[in-house]
Amino acid sequence: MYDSIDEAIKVKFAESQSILIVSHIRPDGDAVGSLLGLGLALIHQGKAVQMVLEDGLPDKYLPLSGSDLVRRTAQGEFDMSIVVDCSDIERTGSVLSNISKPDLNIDHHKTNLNFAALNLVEADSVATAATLAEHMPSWGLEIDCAVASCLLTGIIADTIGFRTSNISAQALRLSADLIDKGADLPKLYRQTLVSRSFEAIGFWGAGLNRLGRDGAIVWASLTLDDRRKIGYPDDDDADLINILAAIGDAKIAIIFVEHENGSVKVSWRAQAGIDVSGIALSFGGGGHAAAAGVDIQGDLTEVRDSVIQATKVLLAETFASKNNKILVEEEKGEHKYG
Ligand SMILES: [Mn+2]
Repeated sequence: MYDSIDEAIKVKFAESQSILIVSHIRPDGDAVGSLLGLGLALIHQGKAVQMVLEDGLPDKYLPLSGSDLVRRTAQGEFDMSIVVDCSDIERTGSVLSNISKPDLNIDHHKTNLNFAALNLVEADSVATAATLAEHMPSWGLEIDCAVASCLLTGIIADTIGFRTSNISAQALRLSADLIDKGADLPKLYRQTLVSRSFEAIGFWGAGLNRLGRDGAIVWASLTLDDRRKIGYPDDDDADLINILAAIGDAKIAIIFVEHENGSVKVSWRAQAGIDVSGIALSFGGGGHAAAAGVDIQGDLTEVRDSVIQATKVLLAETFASKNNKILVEEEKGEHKYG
């Protein structure tokens, strides 16, 4: 065996000529940036690379190099299959239906199931793109301006512009290195986070009309009817969750998005000190302490009520365990001094 996973990955790349890279359904900036960044670097090494996203590429990422190479299905055979930014294989959709065990899984989700032959999973990493930026040089892959722009897009997206609670000096150093390679931070920042369509802002308005709160939990819902009336083209929340998370005294923000297949996409955002990954997992989803999500089959109102109820229990338990901890520490203090 090899000394390190980096060595094993490097050897596997050297042995492989045709490489498939996939990421998750409803791809976000980290899925896209990781897929394109790794894919372009391998193409530059002369590999035949297929980059596949079952739901295709969101329009706002079209300006990235390599975006025209992304397909919705895989064609033919491969020497190597790679899954980026996915905690479980089901999140890739049906792209890998012929592959039971991918060769490599590169991810940063705490709930990752280590489903591949080689698993580079760094739960402390702010983005899969940050993990790639750190490891690609040790695999002999060059980070040029085009690759750096894709990777910085992934970091900007998953850290919501360097402001999630997991942001670290190391993530900023990696980002600075990508800027040194030529990535244009102001342009990528606006493209990834700021720029919106007229319809997206209208969609926010519809959701904000249903703004609700119960103590420190706030939520909003987006219906299929809102989408149709406003002409919002995608099936996501248009990042409305980030507006809810801006409410100063809210500990947890939740967004509910009704989908055509009879399911509701639920996303949680939590303040530091609260872990919503477990609650997402309990409903069959996954994610991080500060941001998690799941698709739940059912009626919007019923899903909303059961999720809010479960989230209230989580919040109560979180504060109960914190109070217990303080009590225990006080008791210890009494022993020490008493
Ligand atoms: Mn990610």
